[in-house]
Amino acid sequence: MAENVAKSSYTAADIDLLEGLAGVRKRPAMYIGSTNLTGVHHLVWEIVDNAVDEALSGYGNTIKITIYKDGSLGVEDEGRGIPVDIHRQTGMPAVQLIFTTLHSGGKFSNKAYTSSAGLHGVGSAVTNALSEYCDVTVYKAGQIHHIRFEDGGKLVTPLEVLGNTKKKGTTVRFKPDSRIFSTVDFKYDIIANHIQESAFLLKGVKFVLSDERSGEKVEFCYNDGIKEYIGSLEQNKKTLGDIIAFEGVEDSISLDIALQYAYEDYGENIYSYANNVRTRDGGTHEQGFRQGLTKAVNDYAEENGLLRNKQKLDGSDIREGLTAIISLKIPEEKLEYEGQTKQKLGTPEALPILSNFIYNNFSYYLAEHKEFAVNLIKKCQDSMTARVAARKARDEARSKKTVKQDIVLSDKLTPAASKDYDKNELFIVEGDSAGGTAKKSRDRMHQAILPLRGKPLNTFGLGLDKVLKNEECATLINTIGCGVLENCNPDNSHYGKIIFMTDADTDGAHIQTLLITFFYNFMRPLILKGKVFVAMPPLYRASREIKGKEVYKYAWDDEGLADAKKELGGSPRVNRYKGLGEMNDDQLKESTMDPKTRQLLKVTIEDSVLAEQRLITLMGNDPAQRRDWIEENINFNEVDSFIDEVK
Ligand code: 2B7
Repeated sequence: MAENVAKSSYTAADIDLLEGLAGVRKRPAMYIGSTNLTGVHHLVWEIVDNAVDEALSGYGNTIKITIYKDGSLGVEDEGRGIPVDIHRQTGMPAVQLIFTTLHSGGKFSNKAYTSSAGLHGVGSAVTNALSEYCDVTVYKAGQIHHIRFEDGGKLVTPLEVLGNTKKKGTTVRFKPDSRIFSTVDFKYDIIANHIQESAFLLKGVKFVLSDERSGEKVEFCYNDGIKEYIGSLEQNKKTLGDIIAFEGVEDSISLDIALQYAYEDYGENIYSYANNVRTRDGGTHEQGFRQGLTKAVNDYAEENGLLRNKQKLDGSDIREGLTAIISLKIPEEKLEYEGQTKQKLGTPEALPILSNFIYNNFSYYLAEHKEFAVNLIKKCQDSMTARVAARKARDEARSKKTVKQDIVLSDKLTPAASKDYDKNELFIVEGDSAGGTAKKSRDRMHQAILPLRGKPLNTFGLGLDKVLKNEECATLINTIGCGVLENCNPDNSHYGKIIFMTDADTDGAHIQTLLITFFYNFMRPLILKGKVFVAMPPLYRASREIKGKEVYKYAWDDEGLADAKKELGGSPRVNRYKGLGEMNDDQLKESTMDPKTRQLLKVTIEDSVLAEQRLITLMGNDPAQRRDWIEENINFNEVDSFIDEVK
């Protein structure tokens, strides 16, 4: 190997290269992306990649990774051993050159493609430069060779022979430099996940990970490669058909693809790789894959008379419930990325190659597997039906919204006169009769009233299409006007406060929780922004005539009533309100609606996980559990854990 590097003289450029390690320490992020946890693990991937390359070249099959108690990590392969012979131009052993100079890797390696982060073989030197120490042991030609570097790659033990051996291979053990990295703790889970992914992609290579800090140990070896990867992703899913896999080489790009469909999985999960590195942002290979798949399914459906009204399936219908792994090996000179992050493949040839490859192979597969093909097309058509229905519902909601506000809004809405959205308040009122009273009680300028007829829809677990079909919910969404789900922008709300006003009884409490669920699931930013409230109608009104004039006090609970009685003196008359409807408009105004005299509870989500759990208990499918929860937890006069008291 070293002999290949023939150069007439030793140039200034070579001296620069030799001083390269200091440069790596000066700008570590340039080489490994960052100096945090990700960066520390990057050092591991660099060394593991070299071991992997040796295994892929056909030398050795097992790679051992050990995390030691002193914070170091060792990688061991069973390859040919890094060359230890003397490099003529420098007089240095090749192994020393590899660990101390940038660009030596390119000279030493004759790989068809780069793997990992594309450090072009300088990974060993970069890792050495950023380590407190780095020990390299080479088992080769019957001898054990050892060399040690410390403090960013300084040679402390020149290459030595420690003894004889029958073993072959290389071990590299290094400890990341705590002066470079913000954290130097190796994470077992991060390493285990990474090497498992590698093991799936590198069929047959065995990885053994042990952590001497905890005693944990795991082995990964997949003789069926990405087929087993699919299997692990599709666990516990009701699948449609077998795992389908295609392999091939086109135009010196090697292709390895596996896929499977699942029912009741509405997403598409495509994991693509170029040279064993994940391309998270997709790129030309994914584009080609999608194109080919769509055409194969549509052509098959058309040729077999399976299209409904000759209507072609959309790509998204065909990918619903699909899990696919696309793994490409692309020669160095053809490898291109788009954007800064190297997460999106740019190689133009990959598009037509993938498109044709998938089209041909999948068409053939469908022709050979009639039952699967028919079931798949049925499934795609179900997706299409759902998609068309959802779009129709969305369009309807949108077209209503684009018409002038006052017309749009449900005829049930009594709007506020002001267009000062921040000051406006929307009262969502239980029942038409209370709605009537509220209309008379309101401040016409800033308060709008929307009466609800009966119980609102239980939206727990429902998708947007179902919710939009419900008139009440659609009206709420349109009236508030700030969008839903990921499009919900609380700053666009037509109301600064949205206030639920229900009776002070169990039904009222149930309506509140249904409304909270709806807002929590579809317009959560409104809750997070503190725009959602619960009105607090009083339970009692105590009054007494003093000198021909009625004096009165409202009370929200028994304690408050006792206080009110004391304050009024004598034996006042006590009214107990069974509902909003029992109040006249003046009473409703001053006790519940007028900002100067009312009490409001703000709906907050202190701990949204807890809130969600409660909503699940409350809104889930078990009515008995739901009733128990309401009875135990919802008392109109109690401050619930996800409701805060405000004025
Ligand atoms: C591009 C450089 C880094 N290299 C070789 C030969 C074997 C070999 C290596 C390695 C990491 C942890 C254990 C080739 C390649 C240098 O040239 S690197 N094995 N293992 C490794 O780094 N493992 C090699 C041709 C003939 N003999 C040996």
